[in-house]
Amino acid sequence: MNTSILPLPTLSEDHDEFPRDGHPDPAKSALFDPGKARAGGGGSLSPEQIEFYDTEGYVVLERLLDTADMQPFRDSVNVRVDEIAEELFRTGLISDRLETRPFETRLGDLFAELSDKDFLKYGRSWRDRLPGYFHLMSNPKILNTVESLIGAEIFANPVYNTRPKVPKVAAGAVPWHQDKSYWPGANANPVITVWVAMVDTNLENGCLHVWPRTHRQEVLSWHNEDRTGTGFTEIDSEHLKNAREVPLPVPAGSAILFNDRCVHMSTPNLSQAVRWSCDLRFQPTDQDPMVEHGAGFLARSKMRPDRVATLEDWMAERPEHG
Ligand SMILES: O=C(O)CCC(=O)C(=O)O
Repeated sequence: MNTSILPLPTLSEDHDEFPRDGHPDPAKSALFDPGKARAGGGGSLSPEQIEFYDTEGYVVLERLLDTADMQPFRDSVNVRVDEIAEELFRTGLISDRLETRPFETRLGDLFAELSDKDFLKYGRSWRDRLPGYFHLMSNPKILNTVESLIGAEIFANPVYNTRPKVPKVAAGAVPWHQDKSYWPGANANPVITVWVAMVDTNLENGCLHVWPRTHRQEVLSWHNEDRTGTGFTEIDSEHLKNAREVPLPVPAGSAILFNDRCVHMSTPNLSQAVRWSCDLRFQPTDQDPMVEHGAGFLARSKMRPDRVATLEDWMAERPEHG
């Protein structure tokens, strides 16, 4: 990448002015309820939202995306689900492709009589190069939220996950972790996750939970868990004694922003439907592009708008246009 012409504003890694006792400042909380927040102006964050994010380590933007914004994602998911149904049918694992089942339940229904192992053959999360995922990562409302935090030179990190959290599959529940444990050596800061609910998420279907005010600390020691068959990174238990768990149930289209040190997890899906979500990551353009995780792309640039990657660039794994 050669897009960073000027030094760009970044959030300081060493900045540590906030208490870590896990208790939100009641005065600030009274002024601003993150569960009710909506991003204004097509996604741009208000000063209160930015302050909440800086202090608590996350911010919830209810219904950031509308149905039209989410449709390309759903179309691409449906392509993948069709392929999976076809393969299950061809190999004799199912006798019906369930083509008429709704988006919310079809994948779960396809695997209802199959094992976790059958499901995990397709991955606990998906990172296919399908157009809907590019359109989501390039959605102006999402980029506006990120621009509010890091400025207008934005690189879409190669790590994004479409999560088909299927009922009762153990790998749906994600243990307490910091995303940075997946790239401990990467010299990128901040990496901002934009976690997008593609259906309503709640306690029953395993919504996201965060531990507030954990976002400015070192990477805590962790291990790879051995319960789900996928080796999620999991923070060692000695760090979790005083964990403060804040569940974040949100309606479809909502986004939850946090950085790669914010401790978070999700619970199992005990409902009958799939808890579809997609977690995206963004960072300033002058940071480590983490090529070992794949090819990210220049998602927005006020300095070099001509270099912003198109769908064709992304499909060809070119990080920039031209
Ligand atoms: O979606 C989930 O259940 C977990 C998400 C997560 O761990 C992440 O986005 O890093």
